[in-house]
Amino acid sequence: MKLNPGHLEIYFIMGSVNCKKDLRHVLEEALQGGVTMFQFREKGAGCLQGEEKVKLAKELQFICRSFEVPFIINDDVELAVQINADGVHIGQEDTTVSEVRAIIGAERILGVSAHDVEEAKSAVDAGADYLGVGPMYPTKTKADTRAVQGPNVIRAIRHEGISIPIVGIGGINESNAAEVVMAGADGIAVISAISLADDPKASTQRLRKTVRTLEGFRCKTY
Ligand code: TZP
Ligand code: MG
Repeated sequence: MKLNPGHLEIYFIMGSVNCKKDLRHVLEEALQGGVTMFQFREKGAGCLQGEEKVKLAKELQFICRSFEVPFIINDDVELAVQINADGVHIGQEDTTVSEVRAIIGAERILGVSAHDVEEAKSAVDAGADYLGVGPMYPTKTKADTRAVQGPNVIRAIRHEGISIPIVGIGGINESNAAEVVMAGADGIAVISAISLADDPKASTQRLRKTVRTLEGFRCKTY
């Protein structure tokens, strides 16, 4: 699937440890609310392994397909190829960007986490399709994050002329999403703002409205 910047408006990320309800239902409600891309990130204490992980991945992929929303897998390149996912997201600690590109081919989406301008530049040079930049704000969802960067790091990346799609990630919610988009992000990547919401559909709708309203006002210096 070919990535377009609109896919990054509301990038929802979730694994089985990130929600209290059945995550298939949470995903469906989020998609009904307007999620534009989904990442299966099965990590953390108590996460599923082996066949159970594969089964869940296929179920979530099926749900995403019915909404024509790209289904991305975090880190697990082998699983992505096995089930024919739309793409893969990798961090700086994972296999190199060019190695992953060689395995998944040109047709699949490749996202890379970047924490500063240098990492962003090298990810782009190595063939990333989009960047996940953060953590924007403190988050309880991921324990081993780098230092909080704030939205200004996105502004700095845009000032360097990097024009590929970017999402901010980390601690983003309805009250700070606007700052992230204004700094130059095409959208926001969130876990708990949707996965733990009382009403995932309504939360997604509000986040999407914020992102869309600000579209014309984004920092675009490239
Ligand atoms: N990478 C950087 S912060 C983060 C990841 C996966 C966690 C984001 O979760 P939340 O709940 O949206 O803060
Ligand atoms: Mg990783």
